[in-house]
Amino acid sequence: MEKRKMPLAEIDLRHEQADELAIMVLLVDDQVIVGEAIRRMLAGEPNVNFHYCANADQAVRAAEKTRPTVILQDLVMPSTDGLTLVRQYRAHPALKNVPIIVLSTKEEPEVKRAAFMAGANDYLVKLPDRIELIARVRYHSRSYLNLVQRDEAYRALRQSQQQLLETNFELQRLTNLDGLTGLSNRRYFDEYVGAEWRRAGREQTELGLLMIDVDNFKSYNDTYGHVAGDEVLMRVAATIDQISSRAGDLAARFGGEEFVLVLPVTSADGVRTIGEKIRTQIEDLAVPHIGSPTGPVLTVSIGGAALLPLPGEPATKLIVAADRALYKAKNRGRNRVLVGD
Ligand code: GH3
Ligand code: MG
Ligand code: MG
Repeated sequence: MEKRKMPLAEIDLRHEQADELAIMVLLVDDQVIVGEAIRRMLAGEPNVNFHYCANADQAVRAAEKTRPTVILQDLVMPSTDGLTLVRQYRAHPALKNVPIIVLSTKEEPEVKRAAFMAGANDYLVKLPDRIELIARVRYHSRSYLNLVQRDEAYRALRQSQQQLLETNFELQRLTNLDGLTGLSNRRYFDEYVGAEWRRAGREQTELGLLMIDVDNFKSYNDTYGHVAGDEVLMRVAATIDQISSRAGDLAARFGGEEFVLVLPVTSADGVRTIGEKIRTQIEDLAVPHIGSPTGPVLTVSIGGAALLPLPGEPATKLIVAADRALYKAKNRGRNRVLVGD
């Protein structure tokens, strides 16, 4: 089987990166003389810090505080068995991956086996040779720091993935909205009315639709300006939105100064009632429109329809019916609601 080789440059780089981070050695040993000997061995080593803890009862707390990259752990201590401490480090959420080198006076296979079983990563007989100790301390610290870096990179990746997901969700929401009024846009209305039409067909319920068009809006723009015209569109949209109160209702900007309101499970009577409510509320806004034949305030004309879809019929049938009713409402003098079929 072919082995994949890592380029040398890459290996060097990884080691360099890990070495740049400071090594922290925590020695837990009740013999002060051992503590001094190890301190001397590590003294002057670049990037190597050292903390000595003589009391077994304070070992875990010392590890929490100093955040070692490697722990040198004595086996035989007065108050606690060294292996018990090894198990405690392993069970600790912040310390569970910290490499542990067990220090023992005994060169016995059974003792070594017990140490590894408890969770130790390495074993040294006291007092170790300086060069060997430093080599092992560096090796274990490096692998630990690499692990930490990998975990952090993974966490950062997960975080940016989450952000991307949220951004996509927001983008999706915005692509469905009309920029001026904040209502759903034409694209989303087409999707929605199609889906509701199919559902009404399946469940054999009536689907209602209102088409609302501002009267003499061209002359409003001409009289008051486009900015004022935009403000009127926002107010009309807000009024329609506020009246479409049921969960399945959908208000959308159909285009220009025309709005639609989808009303699932609503009869022609219901459609007429809601249409009339919208018409009066917009009249009650009392937006001055002096040049309008239906003035002196701004008004809307509304066409409505409520249909029970038959198999094979497209949703456009409902839109055409509401549009035709709107055309009639305009022809009959505007500022009125007409519901056809
Ligand atoms: P009718 O009573 O027959 O509906 O007459 P109308 O003038 O309202 O209808 P028409 O279709 O002739 O004109 C619609 C006007 O709506 C023309 C256009 O300038 C204006 N309009 C469309 N979209 C916008 C918009 O986003 N902002 C503004 N301010 N005006 C818009
Ligand atoms: Mg109009
Ligand atoms: Mg129009």
